[in-house]
Amino acid sequence: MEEDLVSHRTPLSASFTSGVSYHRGGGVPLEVSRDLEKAVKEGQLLEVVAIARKVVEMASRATVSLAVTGDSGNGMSSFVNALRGIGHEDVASAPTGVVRTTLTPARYTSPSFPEVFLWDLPGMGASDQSLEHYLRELQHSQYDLFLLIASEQFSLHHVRLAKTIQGMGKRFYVIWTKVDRDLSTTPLSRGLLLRNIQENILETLLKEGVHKPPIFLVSSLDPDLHDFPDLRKELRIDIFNIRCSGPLEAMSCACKETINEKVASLKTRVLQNCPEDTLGSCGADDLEHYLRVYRGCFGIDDDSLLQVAWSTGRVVSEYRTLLRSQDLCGLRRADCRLRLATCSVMKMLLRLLRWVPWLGPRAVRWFAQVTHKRMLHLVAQDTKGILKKILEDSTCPA
Ligand SMILES: Nc1nc2c(ncn2[C@@H]2O[C@H](COP(=O)(O)OP(=O)(O)O)[C@@H](O)[C@H]2O)c(=O)[nH]1
Ligand SMILES: [Mg+2]
Repeated sequence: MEEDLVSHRTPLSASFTSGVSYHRGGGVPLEVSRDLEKAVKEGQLLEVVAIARKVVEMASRATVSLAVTGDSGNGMSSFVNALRGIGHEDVASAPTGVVRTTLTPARYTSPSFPEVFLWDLPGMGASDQSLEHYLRELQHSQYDLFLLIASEQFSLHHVRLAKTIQGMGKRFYVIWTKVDRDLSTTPLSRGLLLRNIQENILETLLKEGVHKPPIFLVSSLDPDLHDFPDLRKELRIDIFNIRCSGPLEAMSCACKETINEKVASLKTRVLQNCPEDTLGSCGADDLEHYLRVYRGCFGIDDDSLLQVAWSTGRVVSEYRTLLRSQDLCGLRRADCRLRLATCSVMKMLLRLLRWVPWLGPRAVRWFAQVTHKRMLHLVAQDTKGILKKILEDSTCPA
């Protein structure tokens, strides 16, 4: 149990703990990023699935820091203990009491939330000056998520705190504690009382321009009752998102960039060896053939998508519906420029153009290039959509 408690005394602004092998919110290791680029370049989407899984797996071991903050006496330390599933009599518990017991930030861990640091912060200052100081310190801290504890009343201090956190671009929950006490002293029905508390908090925040946060009404004496189970669930989701959003964003950017480079290089090749007969002979079949070639080249052909779906545990139709480039008809339907380039009037025009000496073949060739480049662009767009889904699917397995 001793190990459960990791109590470090550290100033607010230095609370973020370093030394993890994988930093949440950051990018992906260079070698992984190279593997990803290679896989995307070669159209190996199955490999992208494996890399995304590896990255998510690595990211899920990154440390996350949660700050438990509020007014002194609101029940912050008791909440920390309740979340850790221990009572205040436990030797490893955060000190609680009616007098000010938490004077400096203290760090705790819990086996139910691996690699998560729960920071029990001292209460906000009693005077305006110390409140300013508290908020300034908070702005320089590197907590990932804030649990704003309140009870008895949702004060101006809470609103200031909420505004500061929102200004930092961080997420926070409002956690109203001691709901057991509220319920035992009210003449109102349980439902009405809880609704009143929720509405009062929300109204106060919205009036001050703070966006609606998740609000939980709990009692630290009964960590299995009221909103406590929902709070744990939401917390797990948010912790996961905090860990994975940075790496996934970085992977998504890397994928898009690689696709753009690939399109640029393929377009150059199209310019050099454009198969002009695909238009000259007006062969929709030929264009269909090239569309299949391009899809294969980006790894979004039917077989590859089937394998990807099998690997991510999804049904293949979830991927197919994202494709506009399943066949030429679909692509023409989705894109008016391609529709125009392949309409019968245009085909007729091109047939006639072929007979015009010198200029004719050149015009036909230019037209073929434009059409192929457009097809490439549309297939690349589809590939980006598929890659986005692959990355999303790797974070929430079916
Ligand atoms: N009835 C009840 N009392 C609570 C609850 N949470 C905290 N307390 C009591 O409120 C007092 C202050 O709690 P503490 O956690 O030390 O507050 P802090 O100053 O915000 O850390 C203590 O006497 C706690 O026992 C709760 O959910 N229900
Ligand atoms: Mg305390």
